[in-house]
Amino acid sequence: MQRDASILILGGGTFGLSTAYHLARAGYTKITVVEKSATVPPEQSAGNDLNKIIRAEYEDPFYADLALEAIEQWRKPLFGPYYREVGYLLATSPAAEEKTKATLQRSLRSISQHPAWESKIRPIEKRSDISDVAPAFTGAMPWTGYFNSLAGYAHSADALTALYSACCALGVQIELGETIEHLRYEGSCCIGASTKSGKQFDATATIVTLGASVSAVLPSIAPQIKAVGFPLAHIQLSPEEAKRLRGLPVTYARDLGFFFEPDHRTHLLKVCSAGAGYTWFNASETMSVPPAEPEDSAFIMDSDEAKMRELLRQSLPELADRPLLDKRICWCADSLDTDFVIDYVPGSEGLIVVSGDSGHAFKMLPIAGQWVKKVLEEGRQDVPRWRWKEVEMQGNESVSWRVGTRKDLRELTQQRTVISKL
Ligand code: FSA
Repeated sequence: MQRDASILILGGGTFGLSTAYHLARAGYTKITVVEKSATVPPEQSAGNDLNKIIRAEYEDPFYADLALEAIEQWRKPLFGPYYREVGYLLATSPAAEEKTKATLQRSLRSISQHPAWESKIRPIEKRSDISDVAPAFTGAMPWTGYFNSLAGYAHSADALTALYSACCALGVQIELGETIEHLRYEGSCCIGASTKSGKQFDATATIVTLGASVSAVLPSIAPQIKAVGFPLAHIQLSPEEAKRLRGLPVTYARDLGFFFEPDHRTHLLKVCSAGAGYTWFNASETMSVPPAEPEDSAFIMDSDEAKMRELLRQSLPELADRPLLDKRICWCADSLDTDFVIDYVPGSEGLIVVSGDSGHAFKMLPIAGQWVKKVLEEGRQDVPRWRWKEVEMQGNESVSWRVGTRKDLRELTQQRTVISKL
């Protein structure tokens, strides 16, 4: 690929900005990112969040090694200010299903033999083991698991903002407030995209990084990628409460949910419930994309709220009955097997898709763009697991690290509306 080839990136979220950054650093001079949101981080980007877990234990060593590489970058100047290596307390409550306990054990095994984690892991077998690593907890926490000090979290929205600034400084053009209407073709060659406002962008290579909304612009990917949403909420702490919880590890009871150290600036504590997430299928059930109306993502189900409160009751009971603020669904792009999809789109030239974040890609922000650059330059994806897959996702695949069954939030919302009208 010539360094002055025009490269169009559709979407300015995690994959889009990482791609723009790595291409610009490699000397590409004509990069344009088109983003629907008028602001960065994009409103609908999954990365536009207070924080995201940064951890490298995976059941699969392939991802563990990549995540370790990413963590190295999270410690360096561009990303360092947004990374807090507070550790990761991973556990199950006594009520957890066997499947959940087994996942945790596999996760532990994946790191306990690895030299990177030498002296970084402590077993959690009794309550005092928790006090040893995190004295601020006040709850009974009858949990078992482990504490991993080589992990933490990133201020994800702030990290995206920093990467955006870095892209601008490298000469990347960013067009905000432009919604992609469709891809443009000459025969089978993708030559760019046009937007709803009528703008046309020409490109030698077009890279689609549209997160959970990808199927709306690239419908052929719908069988293998589904928008799946995960519930979250915040609790407002006072400055004193936030100070007391300073340094709290990311705490994940696999069967209940997880939460983070309160944000240093706003003193908000983010809490998420564990679960298999929700789809939002269209009426003809051909694709799951996030709902068009913002209010449909601005609530959480009572069952998820109950899990969040139970998680807090067991760990920080003084917070368990507090108001839950900013309740919302964070939409991710799930692939069948939670592998990313980074590949040329079959049947068309000049068109690459980067998708399948599956709720675990944010940690890769510092390095993901390198993988896209490689595909762009080599003309093919040589990592089989990241190839485009002609498989039909059935809608309820069992992902080992998730608990429960996935439901369709549009259906549940319709039922809620009917019940509230009765
Ligand atoms: O990389 C990570 O540890 C992200 S886990 C957070 C989470 O909510 C998952 O637990 C969930 O299953 C989904 O993948 C979204 O992300």
